[in-house]
Amino acid sequence: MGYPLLAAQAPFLLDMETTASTNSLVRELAPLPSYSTVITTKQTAGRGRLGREWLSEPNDSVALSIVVPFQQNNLELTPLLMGVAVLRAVRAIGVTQAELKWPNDILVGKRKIAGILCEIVPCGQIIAGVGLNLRFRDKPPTDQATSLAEHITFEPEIPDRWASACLTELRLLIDAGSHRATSEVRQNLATINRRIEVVDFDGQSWLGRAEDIDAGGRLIVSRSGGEKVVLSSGDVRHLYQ
Ligand code: BT5
Repeated sequence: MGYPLLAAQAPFLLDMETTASTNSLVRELAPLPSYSTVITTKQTAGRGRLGREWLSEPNDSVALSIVVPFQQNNLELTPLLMGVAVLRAVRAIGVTQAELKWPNDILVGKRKIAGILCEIVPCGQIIAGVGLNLRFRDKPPTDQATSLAEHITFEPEIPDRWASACLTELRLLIDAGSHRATSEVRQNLATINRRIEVVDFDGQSWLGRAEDIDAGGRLIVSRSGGEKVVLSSGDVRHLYQ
């Protein structure tokens, strides 16, 4: 799979035949010029948040990692900026019903089509990584997963169009500055104004309503009893009734 559109935009592009994790590879190579990019469709040890895994059979998903300059944005906001960038890129290739769920999932209906993992490296650069499901030739990695091929006709040039749109959109958001970017997140985050279930680190869950995000991308939730809670990380589920 070639990436001519992405190559025209990235200051440095590594198109790997295979690698364990594109985020880990960037970590090894850093520091790199801002917006340097690593991409592969054969990631063998993809990482999720909190020690979880991003699973994919070879060529069933595309893994992309972009180097983000630290000084222009804070680490907390970067996953959401990447979320908006990935959301716009997924919609631009035709999956118009895609939604962004706090803090880092792109959903189509109730299923996850893409996941985001942002990390900081000791030299101070941020790595914004995303995995996007293209199609499942055997079976989905989890029953909560969906892929592009379930929503649009999959064409070989789609990963290039999607990846270059991610890079363009991410740059635009970062260049807009954190005030404007936070408002873009607010407008694109499907979690806001929704009833949600929050799953704590100990596995306990509770119900509430997502009210807003703050300047650091934290989610402001009203618990059913009226108490306000500010979440800086964790997992939420959208409730549909
Ligand atoms: C994420 O974590 O969703 C972040 C995934 C980031 C992957 C990219 S690929 C490029 C870069 N390099 C890496 O090594 N990682 C990044 P989290 O929110 O913790 O969700 C992980 C959970 O999603 C798993 O525990 C599964 O339940 C589910 N999952 C795993 N693989 C999936 C897939 N292909 N599609 C949908 N859901 C998946």
